[in-house]
Amino acid sequence: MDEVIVDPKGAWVRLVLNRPGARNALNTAMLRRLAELLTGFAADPACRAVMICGAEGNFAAGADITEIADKTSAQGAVDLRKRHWAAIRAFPKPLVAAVEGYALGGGFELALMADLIVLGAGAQIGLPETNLGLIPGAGGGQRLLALIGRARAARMVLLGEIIGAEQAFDWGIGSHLAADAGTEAALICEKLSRRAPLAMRAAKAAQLAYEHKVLALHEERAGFEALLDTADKTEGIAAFRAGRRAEFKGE
Ligand code: CO8
Repeated sequence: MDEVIVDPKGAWVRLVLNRPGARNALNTAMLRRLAELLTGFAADPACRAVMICGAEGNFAAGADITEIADKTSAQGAVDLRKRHWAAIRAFPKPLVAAVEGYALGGGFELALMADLIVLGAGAQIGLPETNLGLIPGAGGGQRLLALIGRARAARMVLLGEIIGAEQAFDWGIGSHLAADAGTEAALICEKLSRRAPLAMRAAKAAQLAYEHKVLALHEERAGFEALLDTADKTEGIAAFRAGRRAEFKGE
């Protein structure tokens, strides 16, 4: 099964995250494939924009918890996933996330790397990593902070609140709110693909430069890596799997 389905639409491409049995959780194979595809489309002049969406009604329910369970801080420090995330965010053309259903943890972090987020009416989004004794590690906490401010970001990161599409749109997380995110995102990609490619690139490059100057992306990643060795992470993941409340000890 292809982890990412490629669906060319003429001047733009739809990429479908395709692990519906795991709510499209982003395992390393999927993240690598996404990075490879975007790197290829970056160099292809025929492609003017890319949409990312998820198969069977969900965007992505996070990084793959099975992979995180046994990962140590030392492994996290040299993890190739960092390169894949960086390649995705560095995609120099307009990237649109069409978010239906769950976009949680690393899944929401992926959506936050898109330039435009289209929220479907039933979208449920959040950064619940702290429920597992972790924090967002791909810059999502920082990007969210920049979008919605400290008070609301604290609700989502420290309390792990998961919010619906309307609230997310009111808070400024989505660029668009639609009955059907895929249909709306397709219209947006059509529009983007007719706009001046060099201007699109220059505008996005300036936004990326702002992010690199202003956001504490390295510090957030370092915090995530440090937590990989903790007993709290082990307990958080065990509790999630057992469907019980975690007993964190700060160890
Ligand atoms: N990873 C792996 N498998 C998952 C994940 C996940 N994130 N989410 C769901 N699944 C699997 C379940 O284990 C289950 O598998 P199985 O059928 O084999 O038991 C299957 O998907 C269906 O899941 P549910 O039965 O739980 O489906 P529901 O519809 O009842 O619930 C939810 C859907 C609400 C999405 C629920 O599955 C859930 O809460 N998932 C976990 C959400 C979460 O905590 N996400 C954060 C993960 S940690 C993370 O993303 C860290 C990011 C760090 C960034 C990277 C740094 C570099």
